[in-house]
Amino acid sequence: MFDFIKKKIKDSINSIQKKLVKEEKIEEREAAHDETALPAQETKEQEKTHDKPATLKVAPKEERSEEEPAAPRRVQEEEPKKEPQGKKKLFAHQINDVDIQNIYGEIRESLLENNVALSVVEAIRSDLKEKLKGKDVSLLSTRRDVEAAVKDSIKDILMDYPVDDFLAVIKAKKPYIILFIGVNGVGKTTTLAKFAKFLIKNGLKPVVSASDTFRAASIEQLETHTKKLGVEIIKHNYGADPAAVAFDAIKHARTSGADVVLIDTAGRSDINKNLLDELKKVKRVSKPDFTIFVGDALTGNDVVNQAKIFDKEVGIDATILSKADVDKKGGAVLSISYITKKPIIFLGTGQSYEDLVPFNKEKTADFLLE
Ligand SMILES: Nc1nc2c(ncn2[C@@H]2O[C@H](COP(=O)(O)OP(=O)(O)OP(=O)(O)O)[C@@H](O)[C@H]2O)c(=O)[nH]1
Ligand SMILES: [Mg+2]
Repeated sequence: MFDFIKKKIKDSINSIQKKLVKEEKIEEREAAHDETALPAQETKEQEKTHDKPATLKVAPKEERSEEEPAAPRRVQEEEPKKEPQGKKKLFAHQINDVDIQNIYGEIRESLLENNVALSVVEAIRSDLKEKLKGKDVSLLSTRRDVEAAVKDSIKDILMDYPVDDFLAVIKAKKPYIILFIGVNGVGKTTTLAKFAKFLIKNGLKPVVSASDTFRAASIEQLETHTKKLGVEIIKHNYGADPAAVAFDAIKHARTSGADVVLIDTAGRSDINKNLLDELKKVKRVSKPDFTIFVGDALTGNDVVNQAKIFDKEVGIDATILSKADVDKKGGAVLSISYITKKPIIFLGTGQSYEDLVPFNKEKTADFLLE
């Protein structure tokens, strides 16, 4: 998961460190040179000569007139070199605008190459600037300081929704209605089944609404899952009104005492008017408490744009990004919550029911920079 972006960020930080340390090494050499002139390193004899205000020296030829004999005269010695302010200071470097530009340049390239949206990259830039400008870094701390700043900036652009908080909200209303939407093939039905398993594990009883009456075999696919999970499914025939199926599922949940209604919906290959009208109707009729946009992490910037449209047209409360297990870039994960201003709740990380991992922004940022 996220192999490419992890490697890219690591390479960027190595390169940043090299650049900064190179400067520090120059300072280190200068410091070593300065130190030879330090009173502390002089011999006792040399120290004594310091007491004399000036030394007798022969003035260089060009300073004498032709007639003037080469007599010794007093020449003012150079000012004694200032004592450096302690070894620690010499090894320190204060991050300046040029460094920030270098750091940003490296990080920007890594992020854009991995499909992170431009506005997110810009947000990370201003955040990094705020965190690093004027910061004192030493030879030893450079990597740690830059890594910490990048990590914090990534945390700042991510939004999560702790599952315990979500569970508490779900448990507070019965039946709690959740609508799953997204384009076709992204993993809506699989994610819904995984989520049903998650609810069962947490002591809740879900009921499923087979509101994808559009795609061939969609109802059987959902039934296969519900049989395995021991969950009730409410279904109509293909071509039936998806909103009517959802309505029946909610009615059934009320009478049967189910805790949660999970509504599966159809996708389309693109986001067309039919799909949006269908989903708007399902939403109007079922009045869901929570609408989850399911997106395929692999599709990078596309999934971010889909989420924006679904949010504008239907309204979403959070995202689940599927197929994170095969996503090497991480661009969608880093962009989607910043752009939609809606949290990511889970990542889908495989095809089994257990492969639904609560999304945690701290852990994600740590993982990307580990
Ligand atoms: N590797 C991986 N595959 C996944 C994940 N989630 C879903 N899939 C696979 O993606 C394919 C499509 O999943 P579905 O759940 O049918 O997708 P859908 O959005 O319901 O598709 P439609 O009903 O046709 O719109 C299936 O082969 C799933 O097994 C995931 O997290 N990781
Ligand atoms: Mg489906």
